[in-house]
Amino acid sequence: MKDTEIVERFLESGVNLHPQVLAEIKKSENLEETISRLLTIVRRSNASVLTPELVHGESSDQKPEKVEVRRRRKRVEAEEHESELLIKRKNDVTGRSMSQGNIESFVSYFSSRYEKLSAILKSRKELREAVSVEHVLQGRQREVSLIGMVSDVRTSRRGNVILELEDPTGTVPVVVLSEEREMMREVREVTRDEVLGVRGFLSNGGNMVIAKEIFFPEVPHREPKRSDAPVAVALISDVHVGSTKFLKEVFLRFVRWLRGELGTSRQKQLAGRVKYVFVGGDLVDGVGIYPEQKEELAVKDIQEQYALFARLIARLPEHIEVVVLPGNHDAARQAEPQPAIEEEFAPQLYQNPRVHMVGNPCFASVHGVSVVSYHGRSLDDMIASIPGLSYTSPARAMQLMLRKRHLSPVYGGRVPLAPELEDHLVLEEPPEILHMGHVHRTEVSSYRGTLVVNSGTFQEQTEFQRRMNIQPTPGRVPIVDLQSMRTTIMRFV
Ligand code: D5M
Ligand code: FE
Ligand code: ZN
Repeated sequence: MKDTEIVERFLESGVNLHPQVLAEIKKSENLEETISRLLTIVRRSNASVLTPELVHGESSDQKPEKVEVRRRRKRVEAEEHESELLIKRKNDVTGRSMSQGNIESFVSYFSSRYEKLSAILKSRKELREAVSVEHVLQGRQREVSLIGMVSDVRTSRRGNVILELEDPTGTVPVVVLSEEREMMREVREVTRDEVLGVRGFLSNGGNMVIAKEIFFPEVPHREPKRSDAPVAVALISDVHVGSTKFLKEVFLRFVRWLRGELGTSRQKQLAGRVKYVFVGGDLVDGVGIYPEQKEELAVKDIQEQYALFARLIARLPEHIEVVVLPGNHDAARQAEPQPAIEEEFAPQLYQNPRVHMVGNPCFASVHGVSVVSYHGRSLDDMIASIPGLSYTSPARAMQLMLRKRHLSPVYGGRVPLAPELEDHLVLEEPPEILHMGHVHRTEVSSYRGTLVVNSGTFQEQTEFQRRMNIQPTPGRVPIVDLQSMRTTIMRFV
């Protein structure tokens, strides 16, 4: 970099460089890093010249106590950086649900699902030659590849698995033979209504396909994008305000930590980076969500529950932006995709300019890092229908959603899906961060470059969960540093 370029970088921020500082910058090993560090110093001070005193005074931690006292509270890193939060409204049905619930809507919904997922599959080289079901059944080719939606999965008496694959031109049975060990393992994770690719050959009769290979839409291996700014996001969900089991003190410790009032100096430094909080649904316990819920409600009015939640959120530091989506306990349409929580139930949240009320799921990006936040109700259906999945490890099920490129693959399970004209639950772009809640267990893992996070809860084990043997992990909050993409689980219990 030329001298003039370096000088100009500082002039852009309204500061002249002292020649000695310029000389020091040129000697540094990592120019960009040094410049951005010094620019931070510049922004914190009112100086018009960046002098060596300013540089060295600021970078040393041993400042005289007196000076420290006279200064304003040192601004935390999250305050130094402008908000870069983008919510992709294209996929949000809030205020513009297109579902009419008639046959045409269902046809449109499923063909959208098929189109989106088959386009992903078709981009794989193994499936480039894929032909239609109609073409397969014409029997002109013995070796075939095809893409279809699974309309049925069953196991034959001999232990073979038969998938009925459907595309706009017809339906064909695809047989996975029981001796194909590898494929049998994969096919066990196949559910109805997902879209798959198959390579195989036509049977002698010409009316079924014997599979040689099956393909999930899958996400490619990627290097995750990172933020240039040293900011972090806190992922929470399932606060359940209003429940007798809501752990208010634990939540308040989370708030006090974010306010810089709690923790070791390293923990405080991390708190100072948190610029965003994503709330993945179940803000409140709601009213009449399950039979006998009254017994477990400390606050029996839903508006009051939201007012309490809003008061907790109002205590977050002012530089934090909060993204709020609904869960199955919230006051929003239950069918997914859910529109945002209704304003009449939570007016205080709508009045808070730092709170963004969005639908479920929410497709967002923060400092260029993409985040998909989804309450995770479909985890119930996945765990119920796929062997090997359990409530203990939701991340495993979340990884499968990435493989299937769909947030709620099973239609007609416990999750009501609204037949929107378009399927908004398809993961069209693999996100950098996949955030869910619902199962009340904090877990973090990574899958092919996507950070997979379940954000746990602030509710103690309920009677229902005790009977179901679901062990929640309250008060453990994953914090993702968007610059390093490292996650820290903070414990507030
Ligand atoms: O869900 C809290 C937990 O309870 C989560 O692990 C799912 C589980 N859950 C909720 N409803 C059911 C049903 N009907 N069957 C099995 N498991 C369930 P929350 O949404 O907070 O109530
Ligand atoms: Fe919940
Ligand atoms: Zn839930």
